[in-house]
Order: sequence, then C-alpha cells, then structure tokens
Amino acid sequence: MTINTKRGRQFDSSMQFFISKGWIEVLRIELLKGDITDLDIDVIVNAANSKLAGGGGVDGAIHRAGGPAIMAECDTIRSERGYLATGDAVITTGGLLKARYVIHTVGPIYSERNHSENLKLTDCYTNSLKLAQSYGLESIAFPNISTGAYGFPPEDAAILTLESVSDFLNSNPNHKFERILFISFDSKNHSIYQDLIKKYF
Ligand code: AR6
Repeated sequence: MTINTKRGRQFDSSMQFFISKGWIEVLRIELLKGDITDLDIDVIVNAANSKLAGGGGVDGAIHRAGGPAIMAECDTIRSERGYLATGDAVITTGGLLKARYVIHTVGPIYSERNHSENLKLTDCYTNSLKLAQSYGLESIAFPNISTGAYGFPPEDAAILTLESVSDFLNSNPNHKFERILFISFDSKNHSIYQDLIKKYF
C-alpha cells in the first residue's frame, strides 16, 4: 500500500496490523519507510540529545520542518528542568509540522560494555507513550531512536523497541491509542521491522 502525502512524497506502507478486542478494532500498528516530518498524526517522536539543542538526523529534520517555535519551547524546558537524562521524554507543540505535537526523547549512546545504559532505550518508548497518553493523544510515530549518530545496532534496537511498546500496551489494556507507527528512514531498518513485527503484535 502506498500513502501519498500533502507534499507529494510517497510512503511505502508495506505492513499494517490490527489489534482488536472482541469485534472492535482498537489499534493499528504500522510500519512505514519515509520521513517522519511528513506525517499527519497526533505526535511524532524526536531522537533528541540531552541538551535539547537540536542536531543532525531526525532531530535536525524535525526542527527544520517545524520551524523555530519548537526550539523556543525546548529552550524553555531546558531552562526549567536542565538537561534531560537518557530515556527522559518531554513534549512541545509541532510548530509548522502537520503533527500536533513532538515528543523529544534522549536515546542511549550505544556502548559495547554498558548494557544497562543500552537498556534505557526502552525508557524512551515507555516514557513517550506515557506522555502521549497523558495528553490524550491517539496516534504516535516513532523513528528508530539511537540507530543513527548514537550507534545502536539496528536489530538490537528494533527488538528493544518492539518489546517495550508491546509490554506497554499489554500492561495498559485501557490505553486509548488507535495508531502506532514505526517509521524507518532506510531500507535496512525497515526490513528488520518487517521481519520482527509478527513476533510482538
Ligand atoms: N525521518 C525518519 N527517520 C529519520 C529521519 C527522518 N527525517 N532522519 C533520520 N532518520 P539519528 P540518534 C533516522 O542520528 O542515533 C542528533 O544529532 C536515521 O536513519 O537521528 O538517536 C541528535 O541531536 C536513524 O535510523 O538519532 C542527537 O545528538 C534514526 O533516525 C543524536 O543525533 C536515528 O538517527 C541522536 O542520535
């Protein structure tokens, strides 16, 4: 299935899963390949840094497309609470994006020795879902946090990602999410998700 965006780009939306309770379809899980800044959705998640200072990768793309309002809100958050710890998540509006909100979370910098630090990747997903839920948001898109500049092996990251989202949903059966998207920018990550998704949903 292909989704056309308002800017004329195309997503290769090759997989969708529907999770239902009885007769009612309650949640759609989607795997997409494309640019997260094009999504028309309640909230997109940013792979930020602890200073909320902007940067390259998906962070740079979100600030470029969303305009200065997002950074202005990041500045306020930083001045109020200081730098974020790994796994923390905070929320701003979406600025010029079609997404209403952006959740900024800080993934771990991958380390071959510090496994407990690596495991904080799960906090990124769990804290983002909790925050989105507290805002009453029903659709959320995640990029492949930590798999770019922060060097996390993509397959390990995908396993932790899918595990943490699935655990969150199972332990919050009354959640109100209707759509959860995992969006990959590159074919390698996308095919890893395609291979793994059925184990978790
Ligand atoms: N849409 C979706 N995914 C994207 C996009 C996009 N527009 N652009 C890149 N990706 P990275 P990290 C994918 O480096 O590893 C920043 O400078 C990319 O292919 O963005 O968590 C921050 O400020 C990769 O799979 O984030 C931090 O300092 C994934 O997003 C640091 O990088 C994550 O890559 C965070 O590093």
